[in-house]
This record gives sequence, C-alpha cells and structure tokens, in this order.
Amino acid sequence: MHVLQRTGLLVILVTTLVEVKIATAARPGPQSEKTPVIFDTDIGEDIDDLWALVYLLRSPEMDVKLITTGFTLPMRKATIAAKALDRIGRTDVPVGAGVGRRDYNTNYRPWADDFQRENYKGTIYEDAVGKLIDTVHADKTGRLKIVAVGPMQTVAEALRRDPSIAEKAELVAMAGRFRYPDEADKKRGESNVRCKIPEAQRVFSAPWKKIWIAPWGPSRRVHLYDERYRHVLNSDDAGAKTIIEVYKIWQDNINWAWHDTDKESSNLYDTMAVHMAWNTEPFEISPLKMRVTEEGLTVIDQKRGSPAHMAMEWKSDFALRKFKNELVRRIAGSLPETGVRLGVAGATASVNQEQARQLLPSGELHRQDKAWKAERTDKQPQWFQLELERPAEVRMLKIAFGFGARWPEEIEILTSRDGDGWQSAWEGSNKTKESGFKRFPIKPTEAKFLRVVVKGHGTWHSTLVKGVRVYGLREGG
Ligand SMILES: [Ca+2]
Repeated sequence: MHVLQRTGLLVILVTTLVEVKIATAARPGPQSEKTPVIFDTDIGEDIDDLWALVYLLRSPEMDVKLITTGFTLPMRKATIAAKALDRIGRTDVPVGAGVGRRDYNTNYRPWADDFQRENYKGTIYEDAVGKLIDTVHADKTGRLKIVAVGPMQTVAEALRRDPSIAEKAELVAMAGRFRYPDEADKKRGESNVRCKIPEAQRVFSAPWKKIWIAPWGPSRRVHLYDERYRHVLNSDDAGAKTIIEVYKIWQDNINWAWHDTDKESSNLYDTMAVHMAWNTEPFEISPLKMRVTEEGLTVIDQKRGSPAHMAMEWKSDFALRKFKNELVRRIAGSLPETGVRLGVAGATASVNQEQARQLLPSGELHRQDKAWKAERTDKQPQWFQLELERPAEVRMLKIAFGFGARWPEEIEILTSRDGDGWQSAWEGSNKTKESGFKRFPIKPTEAKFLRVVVKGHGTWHSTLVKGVRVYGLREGG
C-alpha cells in the first residue's frame, strides 16, 4: 500500500530529482522538451475520460506528473485510474484522490471494485489537492499544464488553499458550451461547468498563465464509428483492450445513452482537451473572454470575462479526421496503411463514357472485351474519373490494365474534393505487365473524386482498363 501523506522529505526528493533532470536535459531548448501535465478527471462517470487518459499517456509530447480525481467517490476513482495504469504498465504515474461526494456509484462498476490498493505497485495519494499544489510549485520548466476534464472541484479547492498556483500553470479544460442552436439547450449548459458552478467560476476567474478551452460543440464531434473504431475494437494493445472492456461495462450501467459497442464509440469529448494540450493546429482558436454565469452557463463576455483561447471549431473535417487517426494510432497502433476499400458511386471518362459508367464503379475485374477503352488517337490526355460514395481520405488505387497493343506508359492520378479543383496525387510510369490489379499507393488525400489520366497511347494502340478499386479511410460505416 502506497498511500503517502505529504512530507518534507518527499518534497525535497522530488525537487532534487527535478533539478537533476533539468541540469542534464537543458540542452535541446524548450520546444523539444515534454510538457509537464497534471490530469484532473472524473474518470468513472463518462467513458471518454478513459480514452483521454490512455491517449495522454501514449503521447510522447507530454510528461504526466500526476492524475487527480474528483466529483464523486474520489478514492474509488483514483483506484479506477490506478487499475488502468496497472493494465497499461504505467504505474510510474502517481494518482491522487481529490474532492467529491462519497455517496454514489461509478459507471465503471464493478470494474475496479475488486482492486486491492494494498497490492498496487504505484502510488495513490489521499490528498490530491495538496499533491497538485506541490506538483505545480515543483515545476521548473514553466510550461506545466493542468488538463481538466471533469467538474473542477479538486482544482478549485487547490486554488482556495493556494491561489498562487494559477500564475504558475496553464489550464486546458474540456468545459463550457458557447453555441445553442436550440433554445432548450440553454437550460442544460455543459455538465463539467453546470455540475459544480461556484467551483467552475473560481477556476475560470483565476489568473492562469493561459486558459485553453475545448468546448462541448467541437469535442462532441470526436466519435469513432468506422474502421477507426473497428481497429481499436480488434486491437491486442493493452490500452485499447482496457478501453473496450470498460466501455462495454459502462454501457450496461448507464441509462442516458445507448451505443452499439461493437460498432461505435460514444462521444469522446475529453480527448480533444488532451490533444489541445500538445497540438492546437487542428482547431479554429479564438482569443475571447468568457465567464460562468450563476446558472452554470458559459458566456462570451468581453468586459467581465477571463481571457481564454477557445477552440470554437475544428479547422476542417479533414483536420478532425487527422486527429482521429492520431488518436486511434496512439491507442491501438497504426491503422492499416491503405485503409479499406471505398464505395464508388459513379464513373465517367473523356471518351466511352457509357462503358466507364457501367464497368468501373463495381470494382470487379472485367474481361478484356469488357474493359474501358481509351481511343486510338493522338488526342491527349485521356482519362476516366470516379466519384466516391462519400468523401474519404484516399490512400491507394488498384488498377487492372488490359492487354492493349501497348501499355500506358505514363499515368497521373488526380484527386478533387468537389470535381472542379484537382491536385496531383501520383504520377509515374506503369511498366509492369501484370494482368491483375496493380497497386498505386498515393499520399493520403481527402477526396470525393479521382481522375486517372493515361498518357502514352497513340493511333496504333489503346489503353484498356479492366477494373479499378479505391482504398482509404472513410467517414461512416
Ligand atoms: Ca470527464
């Protein structure tokens, strides 16, 4: 059992270690160094905290100094975090039980109920608040971030005990809601803020070095429901397996949302805040001022609010997909490089359009006499074009050429989001004389349309295409 009270000795030890580390690792400069992080979570309520925790621990940009829990059953939640750390081999990260009511169940039950603190290899502090304060003051990098993804009682209590911590750390919070398409939504607000309103007011009015906010709207869009989810579901990775195991238990425990755990994740709000802590690139970030109202709503208030960097939206759907790829890669290992076969809705061509329309969308390997044919002409270039069922990140084409008088010597593959603007994704010569599908790996590109331009035929031969298949990562099952 490793429940430690704060002692002077420990503080001295931690400080000494930090100083030694700084002295030996000062060379590469601040950009190449890890960001120290305190992760404050209500793990045990929603399942997204567990995804966020695994993602955080798998992010080499971050150095997790402490995990603190809160909202309800803080010690039970600390043991949930500890069991997760044990499962993924990260018992080096200390956990602390923070502030919260004690008469409640967790939605992960009975997952951590049999967990023996006495046998736990790592450290669980009974006073997360004190440990949080110590950790902030022990930081010598000046880059410490508190990533808060639950109702903020523990952070608020730390500020009450020692208001000076705010000036030494940045706050990154999954919190708040700033857009209400529906009037009725206004009553609901966002739960991390609404559940503990005075605490949220205290946290957001404190003079943090910076405040970063991942609000409800864009964070709600983190949802896996395609081959990305299936990749996590089928992964042998200990982090992925732990997430899926608890996700199924969690789904059985809750009655406010239903997800088919064989097909999709729930909304992974908290993962956005973790991502924001090391990479703000995918977000539209507005420097605004915000405050928490008495009713627990978050509002933009340029006069009375606190300055915050608010990620009001993802820069693009592509930016969101890129983030999801990274999330999945870090949790479950690399996705299959070429993705899966994508549905083709239609085809057209510079010549023999009807032939292209009938033959190419199927992805079948057609007989030579059924192939799409370019014309025997010097008119260049000739092409066929595919329209995908929905936009996707395209990664590979397979094309089966037929035995024409000569093979097309040059091929260019172009991609387009709208069928108007085109960009080159692959260009080269096709020398092989294989009769089946030949692979053309292309740089991952978001596209709805693909055009294959065939060059090098002339009046004495034509290009024959017996089939074409497209591979990549798509949105949606
Ligand atoms: Ca949470």
